[in-house]
Amino acid sequence: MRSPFRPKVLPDPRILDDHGPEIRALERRGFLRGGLSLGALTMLTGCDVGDSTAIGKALRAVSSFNDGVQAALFDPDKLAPEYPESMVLKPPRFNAYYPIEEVKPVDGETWRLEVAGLVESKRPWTRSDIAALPEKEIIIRHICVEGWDYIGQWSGVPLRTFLERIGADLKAKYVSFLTADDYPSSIDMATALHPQTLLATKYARETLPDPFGYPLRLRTSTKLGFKNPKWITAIEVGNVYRPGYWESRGFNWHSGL
Ligand SMILES: Nc1nc2c(c(=O)[nH]1)N[C@H]1C(S)=C(S)[C@@H](COP(=O)(O)O)O[C@H]1N2
Ligand SMILES: [Mo]
Repeated sequence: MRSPFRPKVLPDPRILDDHGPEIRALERRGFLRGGLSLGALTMLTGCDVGDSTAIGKALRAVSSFNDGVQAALFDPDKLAPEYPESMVLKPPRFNAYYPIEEVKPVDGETWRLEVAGLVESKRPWTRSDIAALPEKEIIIRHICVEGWDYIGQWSGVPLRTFLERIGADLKAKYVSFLTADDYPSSIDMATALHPQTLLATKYARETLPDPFGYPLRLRTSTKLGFKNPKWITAIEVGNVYRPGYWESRGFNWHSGL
């Protein structure tokens, strides 16, 4: 089968111009262009980055956290804080690059998850194939760069388990995603293999509602909200950097710890 991913992604400079007004509007709403605030970092890591620890000093030393610095700070074994079930927001708070009324539900019966790139098996996956995989639950904080957050309860197969099942090259640099709403996204392999990174199929123990990514979405504990693509249709393992929807519009790719 031909890969649904484009052979090469060239960021189109016109995209930035076309979206100038949109980006300015987001900035007015408090969207933090290009990175993560210290407050958001504190919430993701559970450690007070305003203190005088080494990490606090390192973070304050860099006014804008570039990808290299963020990748170097990432600790593959450090778990993000988890929360009690009583704190879970129901329903979760919606966000996308368009309003909730414009969500086009995905038909779970005909839906297939395509697999591409450096993997042994490119067989597409159905919903029941995915449901047969081991499931894990995490209760974590979701932080959107717009400046809001909530505690969410997500279950699904750990992305690591899925990558192992498809015989992925775990030494590859990136795991990239395509979605039903044309919202490409990609993460580094260390984050993909992190124990709290899931291909989520449930929220609060129920099948994901349509607006939140049914039938399959990514849930990372260490990345900002926009790095968690919903309505995933294809996963690629590879060494070709594919910027995501917001990264093509100037946002920092790493955007997490
Ligand atoms: N496919 C897709 N995934 C997406 C988005 C989107 O527009 N399309 N928005 C992102 C942003 S900015 C956020 S904050 C979260 C919101 O997820 P939620 O609606 O489950 O809270 O989804 C992310 N994943
Ligand atoms: Mo977001």
